[in-house]
Amino acid sequence: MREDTIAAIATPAGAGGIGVLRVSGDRSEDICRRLFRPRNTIARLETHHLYHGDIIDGETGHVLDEVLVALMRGPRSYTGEDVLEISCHGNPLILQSVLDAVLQAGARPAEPGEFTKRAFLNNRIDLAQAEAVADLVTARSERGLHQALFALKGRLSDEIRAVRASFVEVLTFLETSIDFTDEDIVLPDSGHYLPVLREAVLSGWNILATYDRGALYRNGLTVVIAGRPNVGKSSLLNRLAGEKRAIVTEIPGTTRDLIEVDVDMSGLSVRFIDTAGIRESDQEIEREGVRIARTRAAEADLVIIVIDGAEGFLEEDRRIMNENCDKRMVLAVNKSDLPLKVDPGELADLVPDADVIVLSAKLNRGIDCLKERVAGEWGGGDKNDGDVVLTNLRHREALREALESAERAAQSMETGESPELPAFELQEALRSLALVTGENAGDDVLDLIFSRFCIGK
Ligand SMILES: Nc1nc2c(ncn2[C@@H]2O[C@H](COP(=O)(O)OP(=O)(O)OP(=O)(O)O)[C@@H](O)[C@H]2O)c(=O)[nH]1
Ligand SMILES: [Mg+2]
Repeated sequence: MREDTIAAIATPAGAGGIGVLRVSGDRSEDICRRLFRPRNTIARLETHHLYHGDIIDGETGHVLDEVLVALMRGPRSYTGEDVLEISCHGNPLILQSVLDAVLQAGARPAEPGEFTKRAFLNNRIDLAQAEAVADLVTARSERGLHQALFALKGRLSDEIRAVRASFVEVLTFLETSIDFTDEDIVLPDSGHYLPVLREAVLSGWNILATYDRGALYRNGLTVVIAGRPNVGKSSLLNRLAGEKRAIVTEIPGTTRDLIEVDVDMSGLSVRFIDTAGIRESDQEIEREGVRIARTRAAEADLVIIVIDGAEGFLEEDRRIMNENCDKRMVLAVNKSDLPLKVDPGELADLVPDADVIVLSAKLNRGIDCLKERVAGEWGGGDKNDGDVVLTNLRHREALREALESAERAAQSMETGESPELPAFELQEALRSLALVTGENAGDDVLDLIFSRFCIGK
């Protein structure tokens, strides 16, 4: 147990129905006794019970707020230490004055993520779970939330541990064969261990392969709407957003800044970005808009290139397509309420790399079809809902290094090299794997991870 007691406001800044203050450490109960005046006399503060009463200023005795308090004695608490939670009225001034009183009574302000860090240091949760707490708080989509909850429940750690258990099994065999080479005992056949290792490596690669999907769940999908001026990009954005977000006029070059709209599509968050129409311009502001549009398109997961179907597929449209040839692309043929000058079938043959969708932003036609196409970018969604998905970049790097070492170990076992070599590689692999669950993470790694949290978590 750490000897100092920490305190912070756990709810977001601003006014709300209630605001919660959290205290963790040995002095929690003492602080509660000093500052809390229960409505009804109580013989003893029971753990995990909610009490109604007042919080007073320890020095003046003035009532600061009418509150509910709960004391959770360690180790059955979030941090594993004694934890006090005070639910106040959600006025920032009240919360600050109660926090001041708590600090006065012997706590110190918590650093970002310090509650969760203590939970980790007291072995309440492993590192993957601790990071899931941060993911849970910042998840941008329903599925991101779902995955973070999975990780919080330790499902990812369980799968990693299964891989780890196989590595340990094979390593134990290898080390036994190193230690007993000179002695006359019969060792188990290495033929049994190679498949165990190979299978563990394979399931590791399978976990790793879920990262791209995991990143999409966590960060959402970024879709840039690009094209020549006046083709209807902003009109399309407004349709996708379901409200008027971007200015639409018949004047080419209307949009200059990026306009971003987050849309929740079946539990996944999609950010649509409207951009300036791409053309050569002698206007400084428009040129800058075009430059930003190109940069954002280059970073997008998907680019929707809008063309004006009533004008046809022009040389400039082709140039914009070529600029994005390494991206996933959808060609949206807009203004289909007017006579079309392009044949969508011919266009599809002409640009085999992109899907062609015909729509009219004006009449709200074809928008659902486009949305479905965008949703298809996640590889179809629901079927994998029950699986563990890797969502964290740090986990991915650690797991990849572990698997590469393990693969080298398998290779040298196969070619019948002396057991020292694969044993060394497997030790490396175990070290990398431990980085996911935090079994041997150094202080600097921990500080980096927990600094990502907000205060009060
Ligand atoms: N007939 C018809 N007109 C449309 C359609 N979509 C957009 N327009 C018109 O096309 C003109 C340009 O629309 P915007 O949405 O501003 O086009 P934009 O691509 O954002 O233009 P810039 O911002 O200048 O690059 C406006 O007059 C719209 O009313 C459509 O589906 N059919
Ligand atoms: Mg526009």
